[in-house]
Amino acid sequence: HIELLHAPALDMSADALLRDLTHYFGRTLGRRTISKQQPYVYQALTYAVRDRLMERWNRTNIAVERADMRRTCYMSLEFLMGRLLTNSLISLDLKGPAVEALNRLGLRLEDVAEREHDAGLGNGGLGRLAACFLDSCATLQLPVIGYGIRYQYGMFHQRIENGYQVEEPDPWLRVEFPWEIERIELSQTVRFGGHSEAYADHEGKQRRRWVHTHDVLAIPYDVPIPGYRNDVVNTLRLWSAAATDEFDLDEFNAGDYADAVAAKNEAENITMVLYPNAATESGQELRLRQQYFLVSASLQDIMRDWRQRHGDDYSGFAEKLCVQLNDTHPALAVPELMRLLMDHCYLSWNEAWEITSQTMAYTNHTLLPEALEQWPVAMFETLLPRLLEIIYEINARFIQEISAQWPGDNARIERMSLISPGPHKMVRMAYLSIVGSFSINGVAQLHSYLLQKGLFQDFAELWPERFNNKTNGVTPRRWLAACNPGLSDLISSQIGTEWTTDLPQLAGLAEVAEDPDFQQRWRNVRAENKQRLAKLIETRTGLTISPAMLFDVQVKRIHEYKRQLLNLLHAVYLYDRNQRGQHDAQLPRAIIIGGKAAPGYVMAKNIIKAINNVAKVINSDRRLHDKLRLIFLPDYNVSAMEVICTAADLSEQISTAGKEASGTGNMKFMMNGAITIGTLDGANVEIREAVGDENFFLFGLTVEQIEAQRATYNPQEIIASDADFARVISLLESGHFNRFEPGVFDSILHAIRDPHDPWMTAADFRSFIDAQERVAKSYSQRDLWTAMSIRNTAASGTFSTDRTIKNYNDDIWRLDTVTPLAP
Ligand code: DL6
Repeated sequence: HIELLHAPALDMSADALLRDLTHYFGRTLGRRTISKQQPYVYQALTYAVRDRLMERWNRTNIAVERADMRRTCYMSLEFLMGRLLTNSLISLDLKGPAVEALNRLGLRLEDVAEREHDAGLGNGGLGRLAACFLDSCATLQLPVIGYGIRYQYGMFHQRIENGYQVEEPDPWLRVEFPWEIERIELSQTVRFGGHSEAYADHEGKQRRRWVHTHDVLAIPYDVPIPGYRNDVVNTLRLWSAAATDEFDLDEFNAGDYADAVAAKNEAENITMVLYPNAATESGQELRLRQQYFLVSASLQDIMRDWRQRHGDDYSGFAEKLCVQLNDTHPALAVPELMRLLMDHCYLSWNEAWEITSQTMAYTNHTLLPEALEQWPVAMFETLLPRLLEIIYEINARFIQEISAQWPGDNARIERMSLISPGPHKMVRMAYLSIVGSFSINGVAQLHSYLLQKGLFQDFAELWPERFNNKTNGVTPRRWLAACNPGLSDLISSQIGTEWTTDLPQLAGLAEVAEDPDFQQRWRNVRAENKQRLAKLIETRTGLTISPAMLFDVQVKRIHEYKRQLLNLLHAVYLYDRNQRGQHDAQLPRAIIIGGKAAPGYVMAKNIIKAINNVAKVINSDRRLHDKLRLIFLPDYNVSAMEVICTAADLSEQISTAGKEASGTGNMKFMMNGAITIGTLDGANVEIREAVGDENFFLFGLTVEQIEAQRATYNPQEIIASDADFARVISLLESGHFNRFEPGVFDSILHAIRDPHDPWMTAADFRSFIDAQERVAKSYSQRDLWTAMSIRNTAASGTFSTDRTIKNYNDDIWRLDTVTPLAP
């Protein structure tokens, strides 16, 4: 091999950037005239930036390869990257030159950056966490590669029509995605179907092979992931499916057009669209295909790379490699690595198991039992027969281990088996992940504790040493430095700039939390941010809100456990008070709710409709204009959050205790100076500990109280004994918000009144209202609120993914840092 590297390195000045931009605009894209509506200046600038990433990318890869460094592969069905331009500019320290270069063309960077489509390859927290992790890994100089799927259609776009959610496809690849590099030479073949058979190899050894399969081509597209000003550029490798043969020309010539392209379409369907997850949505074959496609292509890629450097010696495999499974979605990595090591590398079961179980590490992201993936054994039989054999064998050996430790405890065996009992046998993917991994972690202290005491109790008893916690975080580069330039500058003027890579330094702001001058500057920045959000809201909904109002924000996926309903009940309560002339003690408030419901999640969609109906009545009451607004912001996504989190005063984190694994929106809000109103759930617990009870609005039952009260929970009684609550419910029942749409509130009212309501919304109503009254009182004391806001940012240092990733690296990955080759 000859390494062809450019030297000297590219010039990072505004002049050079403008020259390259002009070159790409005219010569590569073939454009002459600049228009604000078109994406071409964005594209040309991206090419110029990409060139500068590319040379660092090569130098990073060479350094990792030459030192044969231990690596981590972060395997995830979702990477919710959002836009990449501003972040790349900040990482490369190119923002200033880019602003200048564009200014000379009469353009503003903000406008050009707006032309980029969000890469929406994820549903919510889990996918966005993966994206933040990649940023922190590169910034910490850790050799980590992300493996994911290049969906042709990402997260759907949400439109609101007559209050209902309407989903529209997200054809984000229709305009070229200039950040990716196709690497056709690294394509892999992934098998499906066929059957498994025994055969004797040339030495007469009995082996198994998977034959008569339907094969699909996996083509990788690499996206560069820059570290913050350290010349490291890591890789996100996204797989796209293609047919192994283009199409059957004979069939086509014979006029059978549909059949001729059927195989091609079937193959390409695998990576066509991201599954919009719903805890309650049952599995589909295509989803299992996606999971296996990712896992098999990635592991084959890893093996190819291994063989290049180590030949057929797999003894050091687990020392050089760690695979972090992002939830159970890539759990098939366990049996697939076994298959590759046994069927392709001819290792024995024991050798292969030793390697596999020392390579895999599993992160759990949910406490909802119904969200734990299970796949029908019958589906494995037809789709992945060889993997099923291996899963059965893993299970048989595992059951032997349990029996040895707890002889005769058949109930335990049934509880822990990788295959669920009953007529429709299922493979329990979480258990497969646990059995095949050396580390199992939750994503917040409370969550990790509850996993060990509840969902995974049997396993924690068997292997306590495997369980650990890694509290989530968010990257401060995107979620403060890039999205909130005003606040970033103010912070840096006070404590210097090192907080961008050492977030605990924000603690220095606590000293000036009560300084009148600093407070005023803090308020000025926030006022500007609120103006920006108000503008976004006006553009998307036509509604105007005054930045003087308290911005009370809840944005996240719509789910019953997150309790957008509780928020709605509060809005109706405020409305009712106003109607009855009790606006004296109230403060002007804009309640802003945003989020998508999974298309198949009927109840979540009903909640959206209910919010919109109530909003319509509130917002059309002229007397309320400056007092109360309820806004449903359509199409909530990463870019919207970059505006929203800088402008929120109050962050709603109001899930039923014990249901939200961690939350990460809560951290983005806190970092940008919002104050949390929340239950003791997920990472809220740690947020409150960090900032102190006096800077957090706590309400609601604890996990223990929820469980204790569940058996006797009587929402009817709670409603009847609380005059305010009773009025809210009767307003919702009265048809006041659905005059011409009878029945649209029925399912919601039924859920609130249901004694078996798993989310126990009514139980926390009074406590929530009281906490909201404390919010109103505090907000009306301007200086007090500002101090609380500053203290929240000051205490957010621990919620950086830099800390999270350090934790992963210290306890699980054990990677050394890479220094890219000098230019
Ligand atoms: O760990 C990232 C994120 C957490 O912050 C959320 O609390 C959690 O709900 C989410 N989990 C999932 C998994 N699927 N389900 N349900 O999205 O992970």
